[in-house]
Amino acid sequence: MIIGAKDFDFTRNVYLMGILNATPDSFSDGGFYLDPERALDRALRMEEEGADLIDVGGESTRPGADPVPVEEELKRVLPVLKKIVSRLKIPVSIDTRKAKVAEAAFAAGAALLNDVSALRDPDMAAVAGKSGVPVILMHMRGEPKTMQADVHYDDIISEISNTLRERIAFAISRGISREKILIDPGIGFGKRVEDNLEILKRLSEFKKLECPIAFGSSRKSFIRKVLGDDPQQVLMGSVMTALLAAERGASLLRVHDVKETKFSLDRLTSREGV
Ligand code: HH2
Repeated sequence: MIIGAKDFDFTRNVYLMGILNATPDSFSDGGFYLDPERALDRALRMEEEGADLIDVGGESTRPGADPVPVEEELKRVLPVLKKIVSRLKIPVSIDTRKAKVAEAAFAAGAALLNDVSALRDPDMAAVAGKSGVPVILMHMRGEPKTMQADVHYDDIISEISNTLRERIAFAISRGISREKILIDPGIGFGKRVEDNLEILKRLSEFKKLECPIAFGSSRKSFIRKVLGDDPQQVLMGSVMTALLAAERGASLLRVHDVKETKFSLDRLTSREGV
């Protein structure tokens, strides 16, 4: 799959997507990278540490977060994108649910759409299809504001698979080719601790959907709930879950701690070329 100027062979390799949150309220790095200069330093650092992509987002989607108006989201991400795209050798993705933000981001050089709502905005599929960029379709039940209320699944893997299968078909019906689609089970999005652990354990079952699997557990609250709040424990849990996901079929890992994840992947997994 071509992303920007780079060819990603998701059948053989595991790639790292470094997280850059241009938000005032993200869980672990809120407020810091709204400043384009700081964002550039962080992006260059992650590139140097081995990131294959940088994921820029301007709306926190943590449980309970308020939605962000489109103008505000644009004000957060565009200066950052404009600053970093030309300075990086690796491609940049835009993490957004809004077609207007995606469109402006593609014009500013973003080369991948990471949509946690899997094309719910009625204009998103057309915008993505027209731009020709690959897309990540993530599973999320409900909205960030309310998604942790009343969570219950009868068979979580089938339910996520069915939704993702339906979203893949929808994307294809709107002109996005299958070769440009990645899927993501959406760790922490409308899921309890036991649901996240079940997804991790049975991640390989999503291979049936025949799209590369993206996975994001980095610093998420289920890790804190299982291992405790100590930053060392959170780092350890983030790296361990990333490694387990890679062994079970994930090809793209969305992480904050690029250096530590890369170090462990290089030494501990059996996948080639990592
Ligand atoms: N998780 C978050 C945001 N975007 N995209 C994909 N594909 N997969 C994920 O699991 C995912 C995502 C939430 O994490 P984070 O960016 O750390 O926090 P916040 O939502 O507060 O910005």
